[in-house]
Amino acid sequence: MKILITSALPYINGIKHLGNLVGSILPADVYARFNRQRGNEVLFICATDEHGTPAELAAQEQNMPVAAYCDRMHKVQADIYAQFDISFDEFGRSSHPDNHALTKHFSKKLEEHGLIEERSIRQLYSVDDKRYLPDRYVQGTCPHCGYERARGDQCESCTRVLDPTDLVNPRSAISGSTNLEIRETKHLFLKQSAMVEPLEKWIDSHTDWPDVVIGIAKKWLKEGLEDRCITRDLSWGVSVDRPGFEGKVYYVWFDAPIAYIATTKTWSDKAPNERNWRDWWCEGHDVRYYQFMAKDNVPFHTISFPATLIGSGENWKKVDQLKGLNWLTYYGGKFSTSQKRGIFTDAALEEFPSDYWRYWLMANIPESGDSSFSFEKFGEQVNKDLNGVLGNFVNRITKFCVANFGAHIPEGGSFGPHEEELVADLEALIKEYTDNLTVPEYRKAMASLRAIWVKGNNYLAAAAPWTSIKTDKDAAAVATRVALNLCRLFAVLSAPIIPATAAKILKAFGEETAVPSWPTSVRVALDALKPKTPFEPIPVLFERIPPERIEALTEKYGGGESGPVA
Ligand code: B3M
Ligand code: ZN
Repeated sequence: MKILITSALPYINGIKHLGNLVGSILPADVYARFNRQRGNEVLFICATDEHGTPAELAAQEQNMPVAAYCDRMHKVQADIYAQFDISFDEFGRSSHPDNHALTKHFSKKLEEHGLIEERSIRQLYSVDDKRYLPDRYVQGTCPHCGYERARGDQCESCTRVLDPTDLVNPRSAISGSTNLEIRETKHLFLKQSAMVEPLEKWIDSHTDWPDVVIGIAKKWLKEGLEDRCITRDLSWGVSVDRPGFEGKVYYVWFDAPIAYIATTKTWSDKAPNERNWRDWWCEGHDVRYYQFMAKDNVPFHTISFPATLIGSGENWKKVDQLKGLNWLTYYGGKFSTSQKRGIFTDAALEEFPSDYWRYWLMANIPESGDSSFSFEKFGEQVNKDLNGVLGNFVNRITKFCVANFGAHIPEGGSFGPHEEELVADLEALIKEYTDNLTVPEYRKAMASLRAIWVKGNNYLAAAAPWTSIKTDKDAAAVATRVALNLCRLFAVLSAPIIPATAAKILKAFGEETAVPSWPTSVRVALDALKPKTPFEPIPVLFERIPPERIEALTEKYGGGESGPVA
């Protein structure tokens, strides 16, 4: 099966926090890795979302031209995701020429179908800056709470949504000038109101979407779809090639999702003989398309982007399963990029290797509701599951084997009742795990994975080769051989979640190249490593995190006491 996977595009204006990572890119990566191991043909696409006001403002803050700022931040982000072992097939950029071209193509098609309209709106013009000011470029006093640095789109202090003309004493965020005028200016509107019916029909055909996703989509439809202004007064973005639209670009939310397709083209153009982006995006091919995103992005993926695709009148592939995620909080409060509250992806990697984070985040993914991060909870679960259950198992049995049989898989003996019970239990658990990953339902999947590891520990405790070695060497050999095969099986099954650790284990058993395919039979899997196969010592997989370390981390990053609770 062909599986297309996209993660919401991380915005370019800074390094993302752990909540962003678990909100789209990480679960998308787990899905990609799992499906590759299952033998499906996977294409995993993402990109940085680079247009719009926030990019311009961030560049300005750094005193950099916006294009250079985006170049730099794209590299910074790409590097962080590589360190988190995110297995993108392509990590592109919404500013890529492919996306400019495709965005213009969609605009043209929408226009041909009568879905684009020019309208005049009233907007603030800065005489001194010689430009129209987008909402975020206007600052002033909030009419509700009196906060003096409220932005034209929203007051950060009381969070009320504003219109720039609401502000008292408005001034330009670029120059500080108060010489502002309200002027009429033209913009393009996408006539979403004309597309209610086909959108509704399409949404209704997806009864298997998560409730939160259907809920959001329906709410937007019910409130009546307003025609959407798809242009902005900015110079950084996809230009609107049309008389009277000089200095205007398409709205970032118009071109960003199109970058899913454009990035696939970029990927395909790198090996045009083997790859064809149209095989993935033009309807009529056997592709299942999964999207991963935080819930605030859901309206754009259930309404706006599909409106672009459907409205074009062309046969574009639309999403099949849309995984919308809730928020990960930091000690119950908001992770905040602007207030630098929480732990960010670059800092996280300086503290612990990627797999510690990947495991914890997936085990606590905000799937059916919000979930909360704390260093205490992080430490507790790493110690219990990774150091305690998985790490200890691998460590104990490899050491035992080396001491009693040497550094190879022992021979002799055959399956007894303990082994038969293990096979039966694992068959059931692996089926459950596989089914949960397929949906995907990650909380359940992670519980199944833990149960699989625990089952291995229980088996070893019951078979107790350290006891039988004194009386029945064959029995000890079977138990040791099975347990070593369990190490390998655990690695194979855990690889989507903790790929670096899985690779370490597999390497010790001489499997260095590809990640082994998903097991189909436990009996076969427990016989994968044949007697006499040599293995290398496996380094400690996960360090125990002592309480002092947790304390130090809370101190360093600020725990529950810091910042407002959202
Ligand atoms: N850049 C989401 C965000 O940064 C936005 C996603 C675009 S997906 C096409 O919140
Ligand atoms: Zn306010």
